[in-house]
Amino acid sequence: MLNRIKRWKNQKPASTLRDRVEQIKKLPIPEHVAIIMDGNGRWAKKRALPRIAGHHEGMKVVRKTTKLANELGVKTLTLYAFSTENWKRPKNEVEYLMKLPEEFLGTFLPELIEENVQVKMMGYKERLPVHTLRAIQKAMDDTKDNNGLVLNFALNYGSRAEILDAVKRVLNDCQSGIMEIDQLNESAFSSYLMTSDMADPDLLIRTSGEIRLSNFMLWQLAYSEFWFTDVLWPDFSEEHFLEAIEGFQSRQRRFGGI
Ligand code: V07
Repeated sequence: MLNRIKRWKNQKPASTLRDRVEQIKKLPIPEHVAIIMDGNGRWAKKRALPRIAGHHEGMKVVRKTTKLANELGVKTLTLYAFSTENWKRPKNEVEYLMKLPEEFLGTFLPELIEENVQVKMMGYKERLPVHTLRAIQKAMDDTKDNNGLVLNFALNYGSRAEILDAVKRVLNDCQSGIMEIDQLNESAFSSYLMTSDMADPDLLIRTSGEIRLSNFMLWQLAYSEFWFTDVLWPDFSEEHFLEAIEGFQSRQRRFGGI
């Protein structure tokens, strides 16, 4: 009824999520979307809740975003869940965060399997509690043959450390004769990074109004489109995700040609 009034008033009717998804699917979809899920603490503060309440709410948004990305035909979704800097947070918050992978997978792994999603992790396993690693390893094992969306969690990840490690391994391989210095090019170097088996992100989304990369995928984001929004991660809805994809598509249309 509201849509009929809007048509009568010459306003664009609000299309349903389904309609919008169908429209979006007619245009090129970013193969790899990376997201910095920022603003969980601020979301909680606004409601006079503890920060961990924001993280918990953010987890539900991970689930919804994964489902929609898979429906759109996105091949890889990389989510920055925990940075190497995040260890500086209060001990109780870090402990809570380290329980979230288990809670997330305990709740959603059956659905992810049902939806043919493959779970992966990128980051340093050192310092991560065994209970966390065990839950993630099980999810990776249980989904290793799935060929739908790759859901790649960046956990205890830092991009400069990743690049330095890659440099060290390149030097080792040169020293031991596995590789010639002249063979080192951008594509060869990429194969030493944690993302060796995936394409670079086509689209980076960062929520919560911060306009920086915060040591996230510095090498891999060299040619990506950036989408910054003031929306806090727990408020980031399906509509907001579609808006980012539509933004990507309209930039592709404007600048994608020659
Ligand atoms: C975390 C919820 C989302 C907002 C950002 C910070 C808090 C899902 C995971 C997760 C990680 C690995 C995995 C399955 C799920 C997660 C952390 C924090 C540390 F295999 N959400 N989420 N991990 N937040």
